[in-house]
Amino acid sequence: MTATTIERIETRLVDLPTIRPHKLSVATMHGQTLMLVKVYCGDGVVGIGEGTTIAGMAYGPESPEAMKLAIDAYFAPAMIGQDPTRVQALMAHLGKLVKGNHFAKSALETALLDAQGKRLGVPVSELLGGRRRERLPVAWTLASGDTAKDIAEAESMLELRRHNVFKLKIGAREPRTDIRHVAEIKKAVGERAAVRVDVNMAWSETQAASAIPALVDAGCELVEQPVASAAALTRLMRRFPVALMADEILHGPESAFEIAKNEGADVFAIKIEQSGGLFAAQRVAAIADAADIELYGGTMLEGAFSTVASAHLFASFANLQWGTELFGPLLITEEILTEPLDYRDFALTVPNGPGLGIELDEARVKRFTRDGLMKVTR
Ligand code: MUC
Ligand code: MG
Repeated sequence: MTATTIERIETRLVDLPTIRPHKLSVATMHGQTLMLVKVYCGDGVVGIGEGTTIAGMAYGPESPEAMKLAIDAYFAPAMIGQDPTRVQALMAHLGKLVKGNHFAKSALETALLDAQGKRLGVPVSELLGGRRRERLPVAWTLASGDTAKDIAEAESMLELRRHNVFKLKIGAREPRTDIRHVAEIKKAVGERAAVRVDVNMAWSETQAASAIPALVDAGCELVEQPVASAAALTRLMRRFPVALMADEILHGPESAFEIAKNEGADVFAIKIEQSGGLFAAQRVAAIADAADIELYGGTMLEGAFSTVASAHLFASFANLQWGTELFGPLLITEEILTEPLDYRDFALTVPNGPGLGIELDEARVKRFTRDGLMKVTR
């Protein structure tokens, strides 16, 4: 392969509206900010990556602004002049220079893999060992905060044949109110759809212990991160005839190993950003497989670039028992790709072109690109 080096790295923040308010126990989102990074290489290849959080810093320690700053000030200077074709070696080098910053690392690794795939003429999934499936089942999150609206939304998704698995965001209200909400939605969709919940850590252990049996009675098949700590989730395990899923407590291979060792979850919601990149997420999946923990392809409600990077990875997993929730681009009002992703028949088709296999619509994205880093208004 011809030697090449990284010449330039560009970051930008893109503020996009959501199709409706998205209510989680930690915050209500009205928009989504994508941190897009472009890695320009000497051979003319450009890779694009994305870092996205949920409701700014309400969900985790990184923010789109902090990712941009970390890349501009620390990662980029260390990457200029380096060989972009040795993705794992370069990421290991960056890991020594910068602690934490999992989301920023995931964005950069995505861009390097996109570039390498384009350079070699193969999809990113091939760089990850090869895909085992072309299409990924995609769940939809009902999070309008209103039962009747959520039922109407579920009905329209079923009608469109876009989603038949629904994840309900609960935890902001009294457990009793939430249980009624879940039961009414499950009753409305019946056997036509599966219903799961994500509490986003809102419950205490005792609240979870009394609410979970009622959720089971309501027809809920999976409870995601009901409590905040790994210890409490472990204690809740095996007490109820329902699968318990770890999300926020999973931060890459080390935490995955700890949870697996303690038999602390039935299912892992794997996210490339929370894991610290695609290769780290691959290691999380390997730990889960070895421990007989089932897998679910999670999302940080990312835009198209991180969603498709996740899709390439999840397509290569040996096991993906619970499907995915890679619906992020559908929650945003604007299409940022020259060609939209293919969501139909309850699944997303993994793009087949070189790299991520998608193209940024520059003109459209320009309209939503933030001017400067700070946006302070009264
Ligand atoms: C989470 O906690 O799983 C995924 C879907 C959604 O609505 O929020 C995210 C984050
Ligand atoms: Mg979650």
